[in-house]
Amino acid sequence: KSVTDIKPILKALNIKEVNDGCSTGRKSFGSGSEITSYSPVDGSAIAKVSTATQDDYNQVIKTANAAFLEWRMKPAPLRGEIVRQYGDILREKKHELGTLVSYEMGKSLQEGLGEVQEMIDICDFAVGLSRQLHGLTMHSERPKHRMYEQYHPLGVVGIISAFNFPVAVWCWNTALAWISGDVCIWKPSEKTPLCSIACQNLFVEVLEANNLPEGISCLINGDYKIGEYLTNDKHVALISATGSIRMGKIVAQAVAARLGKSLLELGGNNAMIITENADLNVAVPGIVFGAVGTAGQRCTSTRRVIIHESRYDELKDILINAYKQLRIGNPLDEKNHVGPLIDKDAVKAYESALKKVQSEGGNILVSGGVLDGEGYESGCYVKPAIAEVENAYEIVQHETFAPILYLIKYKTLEEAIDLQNGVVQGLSSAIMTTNLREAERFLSQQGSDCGIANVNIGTSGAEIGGAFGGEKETGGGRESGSDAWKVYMRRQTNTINYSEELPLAQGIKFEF
Ligand code: UN1
Repeated sequence: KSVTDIKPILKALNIKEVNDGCSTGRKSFGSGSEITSYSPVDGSAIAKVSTATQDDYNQVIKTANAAFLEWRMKPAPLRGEIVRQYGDILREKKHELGTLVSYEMGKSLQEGLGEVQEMIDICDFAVGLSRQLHGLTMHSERPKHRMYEQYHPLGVVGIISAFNFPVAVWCWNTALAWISGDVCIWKPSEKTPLCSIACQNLFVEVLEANNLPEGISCLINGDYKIGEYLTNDKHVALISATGSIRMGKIVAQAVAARLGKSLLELGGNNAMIITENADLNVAVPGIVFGAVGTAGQRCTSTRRVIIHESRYDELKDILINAYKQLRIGNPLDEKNHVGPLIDKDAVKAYESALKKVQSEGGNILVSGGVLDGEGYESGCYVKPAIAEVENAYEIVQHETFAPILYLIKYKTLEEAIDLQNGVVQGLSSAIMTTNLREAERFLSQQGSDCGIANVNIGTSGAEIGGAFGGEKETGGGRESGSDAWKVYMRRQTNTINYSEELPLAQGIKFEF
């Protein structure tokens, strides 16, 4: 039995029993086969979404290209005004959309609402930015010349998003792309198609209120094949992809082959270093939320805790005890800490990872397992586990999208930083210390090699104002705050001569 009646939520978001998975705005279609979205919360079928075919895609890209020609001519602050209106609708529908995220994806209601809050925040951020798409001015080496740079809209942006943040990551991209003058085509995860339908339905309200053309916001549901139409299409200027390293490598190569631009936000293998000077009152909630929040399915989830030998036993006992208090169950019930994994395949991956930990010699401290019985009928609920491991184990090197936490012991800070950096991924990292030297060392060029490095804060739950992304096999892209907007625009350098001569740069003389 569900804690929340989902029917009125679906109604408020204009989700029907069968939805067109393909849309250019007001117009929706989708002649491919249907995907049924099952809730990992209770295993029930929520609704269906039709997928896009090659013909549907062709229509979408044609409409998007045409919309771009119009949209790019709207002054950026007016594009910002459209994004502002979208943010207002998200504020109004925060509860409904947050609940759908929680029910379709399985994260806690608090986190579902938090995800919609990230959308609202990035809309606000984008509105401000729409008046700040600044380029620099330079002094020319030639007399009576002026030099400056400006940023122009790029074109069509393809957004490939993952199930774990089914709405926020799209919005980080699309809000910045829209104020930049770009139009977007979104290929959401097949595991959370209804979230994409809801976001698009809400955007249609803005389209209608402002009489905007079709094609500014497009949606193509389907499997990897529909993603390939997008990545291989030379009419798509930028592909922003969030997901696994495996997917990222395929996307990166396809886009590079046509010399397109890509922004990749791939796997993490995030570690927290607990030094001898850590305040465990700060560290423990950071570790537990980082490891079990979203059932360990964030790209920023804490996977490894690297603990100074002097604090190891103490922290180990605290964590074992903390895990005993975790309540696993329906994520819409606010008393629960841990919801389900996304589907049974994820459960299998979790089980095989735990087996691998043991076969490689790991010591299980808090054992995992799949839950059954009342409230766990979907078969997607698992127990968060803790294991003592070596960093070099193959399974520890790998990102398992599940609540499995690895403990590793260290003696010197240098060794801890080496362990932290000793994985192929480079997304998020943290150090827990009250010692200034340790903190600064960790943040220095000798320290963490990740895109995100925190002090006395966990690895997950970044704010939208900073650039979000990571190094190495995490893909190198940056989304969301800071100057991440630049990737959605093209830079042009302009030199203007207002003299009556034509002096050449570098003092070159060319006379005839
Ligand atoms: C992701 O898991 O892909 O920092 C994004 C965080 C969130 C975003 C995670 N703000 O955990």
